[in-house]
Amino acid sequence: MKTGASPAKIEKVYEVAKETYAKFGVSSDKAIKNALALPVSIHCWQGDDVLGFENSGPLSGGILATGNYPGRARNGDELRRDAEFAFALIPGKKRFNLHSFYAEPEEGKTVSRDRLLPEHFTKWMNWSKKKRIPLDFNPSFFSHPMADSGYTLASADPQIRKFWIRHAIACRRIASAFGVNQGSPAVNDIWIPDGSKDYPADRISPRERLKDALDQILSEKLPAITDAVECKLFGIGSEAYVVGSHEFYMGYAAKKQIKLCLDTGHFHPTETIVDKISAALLFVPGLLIHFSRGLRWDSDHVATFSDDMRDACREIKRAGAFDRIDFALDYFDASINRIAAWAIGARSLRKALLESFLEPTTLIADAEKRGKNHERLALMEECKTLPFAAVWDKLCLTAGVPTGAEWLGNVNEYEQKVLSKRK
Ligand code: RNT
Ligand code: ZN
Repeated sequence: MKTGASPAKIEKVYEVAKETYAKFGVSSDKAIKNALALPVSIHCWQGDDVLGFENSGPLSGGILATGNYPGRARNGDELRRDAEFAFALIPGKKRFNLHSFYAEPEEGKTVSRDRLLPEHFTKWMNWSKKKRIPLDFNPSFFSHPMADSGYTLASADPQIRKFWIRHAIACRRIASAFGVNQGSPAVNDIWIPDGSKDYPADRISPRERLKDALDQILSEKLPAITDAVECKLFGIGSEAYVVGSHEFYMGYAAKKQIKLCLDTGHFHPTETIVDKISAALLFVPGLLIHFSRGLRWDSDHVATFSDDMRDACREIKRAGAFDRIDFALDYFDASINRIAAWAIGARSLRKALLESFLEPTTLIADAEKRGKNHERLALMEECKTLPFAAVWDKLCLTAGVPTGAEWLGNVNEYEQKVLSKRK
């Protein structure tokens, strides 16, 4: 598909756009530079439908990947190869986000999740160093026999609870090893599926147990790690009650001074994270944002350049909080080409970041200060039709990635040459 313009045309159109933005007091050159410099953590699990390498059975824990598009990555080498291919389509700084069940112990061996060590991720760490793509990490509290009851860290069964505490402690050590290896702290995000399909009689005991488990897990001081905790309103099979709710983790993260993870798909369908950002930032050291897309009962559709995503990025810009946010993607769609799914979400997020840098925030805020709220609203409306696409093309050109929808051609070629051979 020939949809991208020639570099010369892109430059020409960009010059005009640049002038337009300058009239609003915005440097589009700077916006491009700023947007490219922010790291976006790409989730490994879109590449294989959140299956991992343990052969531990189907995905569980209230999350679901539906579809069977051919070409799923079946091992570390395939997943790394696919990820590298996707990276070449995505402009800007990237990180790669692993789950614990992407460990690669010796051939044919499996290591129990509570015994995982940094050495089981040697291949990932070497790759990360070679590609200069820092890693982030997640303990995996789902798709496991010890999670079959629907409860992990909040379980009333001490055996189960202790197993998962050991797992989480092991994972923090692995994340810390990543951080030291790559010279940049690895984010370690704790999300547990614990909850109940129907109304529980006792809501407080599981929360007490979760609080106590987290206290134990986080008590070890480790270098080069950023701890985060992720809340959720409901999942499939945990419609009535989720132990790790927003209020629970908001309180916990504030008390412990760790990062709070807001996943855009984890709230009531009409509720967005936008208005939570400035409030949370006053009480926690920072936020991890999982960009996803809630659609009816699913919280994990491929993230797009939606109002939700754009508003969130704009809000962070307005709050001057870029240095306190970790940007990450979190979704899984097994019904479409998985490389394209990565590219769609990551390119969209980079677009939203660029758009936020292009906003004439000072001008709009000044109208507000002067009490001219009609000007504030009018400027916000005008911003929607500024020549954004020209700057986006220039950003792609600068980053050396395909412009327009050209990248679909790359994806098709890879599908024919590589993915279609995986049977
Ligand atoms: C699930 C959470 C969590 C997971 C990943 C796989 O609702 O969003 O972040 O998607 O850990
Ligand atoms: Zn998430």
